[in-house]
Amino acid sequence: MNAVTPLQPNFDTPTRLEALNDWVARTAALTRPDRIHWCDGSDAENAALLARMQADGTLLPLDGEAYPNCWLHRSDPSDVARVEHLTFVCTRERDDAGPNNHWMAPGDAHAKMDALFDGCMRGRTMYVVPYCMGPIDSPLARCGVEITDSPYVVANMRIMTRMGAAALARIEREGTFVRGLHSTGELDPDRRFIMHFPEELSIQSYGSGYGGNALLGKKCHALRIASWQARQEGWLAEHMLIVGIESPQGETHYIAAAFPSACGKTNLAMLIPPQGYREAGWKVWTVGDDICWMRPGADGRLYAINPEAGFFGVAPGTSAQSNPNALASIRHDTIFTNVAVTADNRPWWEGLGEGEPATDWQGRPYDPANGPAAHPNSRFTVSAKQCPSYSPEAENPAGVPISAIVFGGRRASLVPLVFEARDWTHGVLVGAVMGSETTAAATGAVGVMRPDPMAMKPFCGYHYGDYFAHWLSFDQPGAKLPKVFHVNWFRKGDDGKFLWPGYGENMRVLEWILARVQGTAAATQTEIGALPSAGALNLDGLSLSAEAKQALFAIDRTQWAEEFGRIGEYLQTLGDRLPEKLEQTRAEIARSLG
Ligand code: SAT
Ligand code: MN
Repeated sequence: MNAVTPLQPNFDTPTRLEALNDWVARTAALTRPDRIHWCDGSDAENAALLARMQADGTLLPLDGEAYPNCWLHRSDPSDVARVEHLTFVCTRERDDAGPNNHWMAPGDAHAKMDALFDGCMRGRTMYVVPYCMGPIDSPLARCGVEITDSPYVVANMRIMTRMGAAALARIEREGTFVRGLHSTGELDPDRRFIMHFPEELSIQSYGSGYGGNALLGKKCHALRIASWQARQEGWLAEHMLIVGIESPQGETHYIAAAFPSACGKTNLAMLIPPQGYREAGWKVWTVGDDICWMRPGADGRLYAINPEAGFFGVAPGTSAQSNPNALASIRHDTIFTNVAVTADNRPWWEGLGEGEPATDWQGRPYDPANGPAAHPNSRFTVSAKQCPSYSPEAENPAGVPISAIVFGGRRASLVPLVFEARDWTHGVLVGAVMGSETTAAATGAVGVMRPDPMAMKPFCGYHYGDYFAHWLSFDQPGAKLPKVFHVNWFRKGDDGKFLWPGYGENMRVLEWILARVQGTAAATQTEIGALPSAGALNLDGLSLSAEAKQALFAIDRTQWAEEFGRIGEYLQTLGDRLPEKLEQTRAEIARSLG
């Protein structure tokens, strides 16, 4: 966007912030929308948008009695997940983006995007969406403005962020904001790019209307750009849920946990403890299900906020068994994307456990020969306030203190149920060498093992070596850092079945983790970390086979020695930006495994 052209005739701005007006005017001059609408986030505005989308078929109303004010959106069948191969980090120096990102020179990326955006909003309305990531009055929160031609994006951003007038007021006070420009373009996969310019604090996304590609406050801002800002400003922007565990004594500890997309973050964040725990007085509080921003507080502890205001959760597998809190949340005022519907027009997906699909996610009469009825990456978008377990502390501008950080992947073999890192450096290594099988959250093959350090492979906005160094830098005198753990809910037996029941039963693992934090649970040291001693993790009422117990609570040293060899090879791919301390720690463990 080079030439500054005069304002459009219909350019009616609610702000005097020159930087914002200037950017909106330049963008309008480039994209040529018919109208410009500044979003204030009001109920009236939302109602008008929803009505317009109903009229043009973008949103289909669901059964108004069972699901009041709920909508179905069907995205283009070629546009159903994040596109990592089309996602770029455009830093001046290629090495700053690192081998973990696709890179393009900023000049080339701008030229490419300017050509795509040129005139792309003709006949459309351009929405200007001011938003705040985090509680509006939190010093940990950060603001952005998304310009988009998708009313679906606007409606989702209103749920997922603090969007509208209050955000604009904060932006005016601060004068700085992340600039996100988005157009659905033609939804042509060959004309689709998600570009990040961390040095300019800007994002440009073209050709997709889906989730993390289009709701720019989410992965693009709150992870890729924010991770870059966080490194400069001394904080952490992480792909983590935040959950509060209240003990029968009334003490609440907060855990931040990193899992790759579609590995159960939402379920863990909304966990309902097993009956025995509930009767004893345990409670679980949801702070966030996807993203966590943390910063050291004056007392040396890490304080975290959830920058989001809603959940963009995976629908398939969500049931009264797996996640009753999610089911309760999505009974009204929810946008469903790419789910199936029943004959009586209710949303349906595989694993829901009730009803039958009549129409699949593409709007065809359901036929099992066409594959699943709901897309495996189908989603619900819902305000966090609708979740029965939503923590009042989630709105605390100071954030919540984090007692434990948990890393976890989807690992069918090798990795035990839970282990504890020796110290912060070892914890960073544990996060750095995480691997996980790929899921439907991104296009491409599913079930392929890949390294996914700290569940940030698709989201870290800079070189992984620098990122690990940044993590290590929090180990300062006076710091009271959380203990670090690794969990694996996905271990399978020889018969291919999961060995651990998961879901609510994961409470047992969280209890052990918190007891370790308080120094009251026994652990057995191994080369890879401390595992629960026999009897230290409550298994009462579970019937685990001897094979399951062996796999879940012991390590195979020979296989781990091989794993640490592979880990070494992976870390070498990060080149000379890899902190020496990490490789030293890896090498020590590898030697001890023999
Ligand atoms: O599409 S999103 O990035 O918003 C969801 C996810 O992959 O976690
Ligand atoms: Mn995610």
